[in-house]
Amino acid sequence: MAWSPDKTEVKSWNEWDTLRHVIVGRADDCHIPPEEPALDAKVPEDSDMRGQWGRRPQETIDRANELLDNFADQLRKRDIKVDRPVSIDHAQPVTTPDFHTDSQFGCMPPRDVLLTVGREMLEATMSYRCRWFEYLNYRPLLKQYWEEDPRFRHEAAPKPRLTDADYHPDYLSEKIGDAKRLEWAAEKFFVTTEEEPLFDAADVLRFGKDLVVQHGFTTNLKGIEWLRRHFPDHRVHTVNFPGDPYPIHIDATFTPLRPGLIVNNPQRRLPEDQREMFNKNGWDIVDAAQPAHNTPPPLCYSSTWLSMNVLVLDPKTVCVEKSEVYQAEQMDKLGMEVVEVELRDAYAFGGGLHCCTADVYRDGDCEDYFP
Ligand code: ABU
Repeated sequence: MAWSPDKTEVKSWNEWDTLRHVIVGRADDCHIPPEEPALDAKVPEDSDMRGQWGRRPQETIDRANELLDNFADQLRKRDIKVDRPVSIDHAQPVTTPDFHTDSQFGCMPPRDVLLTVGREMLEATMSYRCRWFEYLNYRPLLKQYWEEDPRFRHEAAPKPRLTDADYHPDYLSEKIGDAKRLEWAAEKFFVTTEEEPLFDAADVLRFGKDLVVQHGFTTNLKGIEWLRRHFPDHRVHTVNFPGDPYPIHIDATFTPLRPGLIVNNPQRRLPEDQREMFNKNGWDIVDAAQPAHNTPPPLCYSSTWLSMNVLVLDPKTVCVEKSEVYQAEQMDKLGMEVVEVELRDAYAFGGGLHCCTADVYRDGDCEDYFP
């Protein structure tokens, strides 16, 4: 039966089929959290964010919300249904029997927390203490989907304890330097240990029957094994990108646009020995265009490679951030219609166009693209 805006249905098997229903995050009450092991390992060593924490300046929250609201309106004008989360109070500290943090993070970006696989939405474990309760921002929506769609499966991965045993102390010194970080990334020695399963949803890409998962700072091997056991009808593939000194989240590194075509960050190329499934099935992996900016915006955790953090609306249409002119030009050459979306001033809140969304419904079924 065709999708109808009047009826809630959760279903999405990949990153490119026609998008009908999506969640767009909110910048309300976003905080720069206090220092903690996994977060510190990600904040670039020369970043303006080191050593400061607290609620983000109100004018930056207002500006990010303006851009997120405009993006939601742009999607609605294309007949895509858009839902928005309900922000919790992120100033509240979190204390569990195992850790304490003085504030939380925000209700951005949803892609980090929610993984939609078919008719299921799975809340990720997360690996930052400040993001332990982030799923609560999305619970009103997930409750509504569960009540309205009898086939919807609302799942939550086991909450991790996040004791100090979850983090390698070697990553906690002030200055490590990129050369050492790259050496460690090549050895697959990341800030998170194998104490317990950890994953962020944004480390997972969906290719129908295949899930491709990045092993890095936010997702460990036990997290990937947990996903493998949780999705027994899928093939779960572990990938890593040794060129990335701060490896979190796959969606500024490896971006599928349609069956047979992936854009890959040229500084974080997929190693040859991990390309077999793509090569054997005739997929092209092309280098992404250079970002238009030399530096991220102020108070931003992410790299300039948010340029390739695009949202695919269907196999011929892609949303690209408005200032990312080189990425837009490349998309055009690759045969995609480009929808320009202004979002750069919201990057600091956790990411780009893919990050700030989470799929609710895309057309299509679970296909095997790598038989
Ligand atoms: N959340 C995506 C960030 C990845 C990057 O900083 O390149």
